[in-house]
Amino acid sequence: MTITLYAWGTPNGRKVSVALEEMELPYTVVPVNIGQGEQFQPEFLRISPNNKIPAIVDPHGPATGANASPPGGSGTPISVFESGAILLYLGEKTGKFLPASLRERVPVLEWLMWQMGGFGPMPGQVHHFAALEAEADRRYGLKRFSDETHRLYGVLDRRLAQVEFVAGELSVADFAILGWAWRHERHKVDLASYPNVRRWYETLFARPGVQRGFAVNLNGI
Ligand SMILES: N[C@@H](CCC(=O)N[C@@H](CS)C(=O)NCC(=O)O)C(=O)O
Repeated sequence: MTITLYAWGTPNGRKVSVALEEMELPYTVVPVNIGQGEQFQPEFLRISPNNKIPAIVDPHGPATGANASPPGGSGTPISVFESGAILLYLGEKTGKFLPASLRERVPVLEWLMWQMGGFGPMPGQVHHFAALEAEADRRYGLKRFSDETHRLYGVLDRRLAQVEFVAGELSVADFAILGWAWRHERHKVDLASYPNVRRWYETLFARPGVQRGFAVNLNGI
């Protein structure tokens, strides 16, 4: 049995399909059509109580109790929701894209939390306000969240002027950020304005694992 990925073809879903491909973990996709309300089905809420994709079920989770197996273990099944938690779980399980040393892990945690707290929620609001039809409804929110989104791209660009990947070595934090940078056109960001982000973006998209992660059908249609 392989990991089951419950997802839809959105930035948060793509973060996990990219990580699974890059880690060479076999998995099966169960599409959760969030446009049709499938995220509210009781079976899905049992593994993802916040009614959002993505979530995973790993049939070979860590063992329970005092004799817990090593992280990669073959213990009892486990479910994980929240994309950041999923990325950390998979990194811990495989020992890939998540450094063992605490000093090297800190920047991964910093940039992963940066993505989860800002570089996702803010461009997501741009997507929302940009889609509103009435100019009066759109104006305030679009400016507020566009300004913040551009500020975040500036932060990322300055970071990537110093390092090849956000935490130095390629890590799950890059996969998390890429899921949202992939939607830059939708949140009205021109990567030409952020040359270091563009260099990083093109480097990542040249990777076969990243390409597979974005190509896999998460919508089942
Ligand atoms: N913090 C969550 C956010 C997940 C999220 O916003 N998922 C969206 C799709 S990208 C969703 O499932 N929306 C359905 C809903 O809100 O009902 C994570 O990173 O996993």
